[in-house]
Amino acid sequence: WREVPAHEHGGPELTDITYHRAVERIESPDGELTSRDLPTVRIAFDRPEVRNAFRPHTVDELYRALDHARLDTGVGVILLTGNGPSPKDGGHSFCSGGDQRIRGRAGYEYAAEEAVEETGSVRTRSAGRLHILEVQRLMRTMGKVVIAVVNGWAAGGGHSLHVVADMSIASREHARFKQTDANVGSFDGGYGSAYLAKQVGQKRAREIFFLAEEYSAQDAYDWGAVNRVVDHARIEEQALAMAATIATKSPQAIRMLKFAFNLADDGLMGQQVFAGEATRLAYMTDEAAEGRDAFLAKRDPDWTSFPHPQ
Ligand code: S0N
Repeated sequence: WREVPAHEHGGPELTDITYHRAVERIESPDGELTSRDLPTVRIAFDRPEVRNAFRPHTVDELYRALDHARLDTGVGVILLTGNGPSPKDGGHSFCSGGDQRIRGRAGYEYAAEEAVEETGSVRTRSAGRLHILEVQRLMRTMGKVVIAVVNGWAAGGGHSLHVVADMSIASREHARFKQTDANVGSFDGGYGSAYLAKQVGQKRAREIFFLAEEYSAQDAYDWGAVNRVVDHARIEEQALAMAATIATKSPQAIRMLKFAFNLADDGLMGQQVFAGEATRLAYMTDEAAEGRDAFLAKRDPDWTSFPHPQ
């Protein structure tokens, strides 16, 4: 891995997450070592002392890193995970959702010091934002594969991020799942619950939310909520191998497939995203070029050389 530096992702130094690009070391016949970027990035929550709970600043950084990966045409797969274990007690975590210590009455508000540090102005009286939902939408609508590498606790809003990811790979020993939203008075009424029900079925999804019991990586696998359960020591290696396999496929096919999988569940928004891609592909044809060229030349378009498909 190589750290993606601030000048590359275009923001200030990251404090709450880490952002790395996979690299391949290449040794030339004369022993010279070089490296080249691979099409996989690793974005990790970096607050292990609070089980990788996210505060607003964490979500801002996560959004920026994800968006940077989205825009980088050399990147095809994003691994989302959590750093750790906790220096306090050795606990492993993927993400434990919203940081409950700074949740205001109107959502997650910036604490005074955070706001000053970030914007130079105090925003403690903001209306609050649940902008983790913006991250969910970005994960859902980017034409790249997001793999949740569930290395430890996935709880509350962290559980929902794993649900939204295209695929999940879980640590046999340390992954633990618990949907705690209703314990703390929050409810992800979007993908976190409704899309979960598509994955595990209505009865099971209601149980996961209503009872908020802990379940294991094997349970998640048995219920169809994760793709693979692997030894903890090999989870990142296995995730990288999945990413490498995806990288052998046509980027356009993967993108279209992701949008096709999303389409029905995402309603008109899903149709819009899928249709947008269809339009982009159509723009690449000579037929579409004829329409554009005719307009620019102020003449009628000549469609005679383009067939009417059966
Ligand atoms: C993850 C759990 C089950 C792990 O238990 P374990 O291993 O026994 O560890 P603990 O001793 O409990 O935790 C270790 C230290 O970490 C702190 N900590 C853990 N989680 C959080 C957290 N989310 N916020 C702040 N601190 C956290 C502990 O306090 C402890 O600290 P010390 O050592 O100082 O005592 C267990 O920790 C757990 O249940 N955590 C809470 C999980 C939770 O309820 N998360 C919030 C759920 N809600 C959301 O995430 C909302 C998401 C959201 O933004 C949203 C999205 C859509 C719609 C609405 C919303 C909305 O905001 O409402």
